[in-house]
Amino acid sequence: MMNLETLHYPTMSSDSLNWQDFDASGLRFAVVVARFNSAITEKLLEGAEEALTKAGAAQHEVYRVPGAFELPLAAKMLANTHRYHGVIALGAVIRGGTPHFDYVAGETARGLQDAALETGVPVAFGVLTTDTIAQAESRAGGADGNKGFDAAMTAIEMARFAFRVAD
Ligand code: INI
Repeated sequence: MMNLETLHYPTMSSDSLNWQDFDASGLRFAVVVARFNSAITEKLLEGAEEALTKAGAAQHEVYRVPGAFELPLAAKMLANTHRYHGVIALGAVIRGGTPHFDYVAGETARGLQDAALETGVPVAFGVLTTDTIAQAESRAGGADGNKGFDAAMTAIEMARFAFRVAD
């Protein structure tokens, strides 16, 4: 595994991180990506794959669904196969002029949490919910990092957490 301390990983304070928690060797992941706002979500996928590769994940498989609203069911189906130690859900919900945003963003978040809690398989929430495209771009490999990368790191940490609890 490469030295992950050199990576830009802004989600948490590096002071409190135990870098051994991010060794993904032997671990398998499913990445499910929404096609809606694909210019953004494909960047999130690049970030997630960078994290998985650098952390030494044994395998990952990429699946695509139409939009963020479809992520929870896909994540639950993938978790239920028990082929994966974690599922990484990637999407971008960008506010328009109608309440549609609130339904899609809210149900996606709730559904992904339900998928994790109902299956016991970690599901990482790599879904951007922003007011503007510029805010999304900034979080998909721009000035604010790459939330796909962060989501993959979270899935790795939670997969290892599951092993520790089961031990
Ligand atoms: N899906 C997204 O992933 N992002 C969005 O911003 C979005 N907006 O704004 O509508 C969106 N809508 C589609 C939705 O996810 C479903 O695919 C669709 O409603 C069919 O179920």
